[in-house]
Amino acid sequence: MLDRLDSLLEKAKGALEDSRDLAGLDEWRVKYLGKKSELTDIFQAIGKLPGDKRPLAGKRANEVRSALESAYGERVEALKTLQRDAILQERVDVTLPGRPIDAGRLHISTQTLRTIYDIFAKMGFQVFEAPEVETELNNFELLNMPAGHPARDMWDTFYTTREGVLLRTHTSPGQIRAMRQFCPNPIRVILPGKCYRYEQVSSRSDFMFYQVEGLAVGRRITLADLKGTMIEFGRQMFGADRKVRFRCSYFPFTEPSVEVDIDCILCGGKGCSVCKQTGWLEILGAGMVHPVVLENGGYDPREFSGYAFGMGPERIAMLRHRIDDIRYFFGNDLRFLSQF
Ligand code: FA5
Repeated sequence: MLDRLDSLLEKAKGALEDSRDLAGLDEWRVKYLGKKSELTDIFQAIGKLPGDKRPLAGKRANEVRSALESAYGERVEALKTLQRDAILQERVDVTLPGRPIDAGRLHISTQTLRTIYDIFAKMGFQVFEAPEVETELNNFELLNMPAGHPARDMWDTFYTTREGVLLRTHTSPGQIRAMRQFCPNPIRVILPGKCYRYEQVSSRSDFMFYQVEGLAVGRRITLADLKGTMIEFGRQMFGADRKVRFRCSYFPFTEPSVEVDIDCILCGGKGCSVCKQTGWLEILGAGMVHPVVLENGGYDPREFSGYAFGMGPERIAMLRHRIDDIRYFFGNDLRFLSQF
């Protein structure tokens, strides 16, 4: 019986090697492992052997069956791989160049922010991060806008359900945080981040946008320092020939306050639809830090002075790239985003 099993194993393995396709393999399986196979006959014959011969023959028969089953499994896998490779070789031209992977790119706002960081880094400004969810105290009160101050209406605000907590309407509350952290040392920081306004969305105004705030505090800082810094920024951002103009303005946290314009990059100051025939384009608000704000930040206004400015990177990008609607920025349309 044992000899019969050994010769069956050898014969079946040889036949398996000779099977060249999956149909042939199936025939092999029926012949050597099926219900009517020689192996099934042997198992039946073992039952009729004398009791002392049965265990050894049974054990060997089980071993042969497992060996055949695993050899069959391996051969199936090997044949499938061979078949797949043959199909691939026939249908795929492996010498063709691959399709390029679209690696994505930086968002236009991020690109503009980085350009702004680079310009101010060269002038010694560090980036200072402040939170988007702010207290009413930092966003208004400590910026010289106590409750009921009419200037609060300049910023339509998203309030949270928590009393006194809101989404910052501008990056200016970061001024208070920076001053309280660095006081009594001099400061030269820019504060970038998202701001939120409960505003009518239009081609120039979104309800969420970025701002970059700037703050310099020290001894003997004057409006001339602000002017020089803004002129340098305007020229580096928009071109060396740009004219930069200061206009009187009003912000509760700066005194005096100004708005900074550049001559229109489209018409060069002659007047066109982009600059609404004025020849000038507004790029940011700025001013000398109000003594009350300096004091709220921990600085003695008799000893320290400072300037601050705040700009919108989306509006700057709109000017630089002639984008006519701010809603494209966060509309997630790849046809727009992939141009930059
Ligand atoms: C401010 O928010 C002041 N905090 C700026 C400032 C800082 C003045 C420090 C003085 C000293 P304003 O509301 O003008 O000011 O906004 C500043 C800039 O943010 C604007 O020039 C504009 O570029 C951008 N901005 C304002 N509102 C929107 C909006 N809804 N969508 C897109 N950009 C906006």
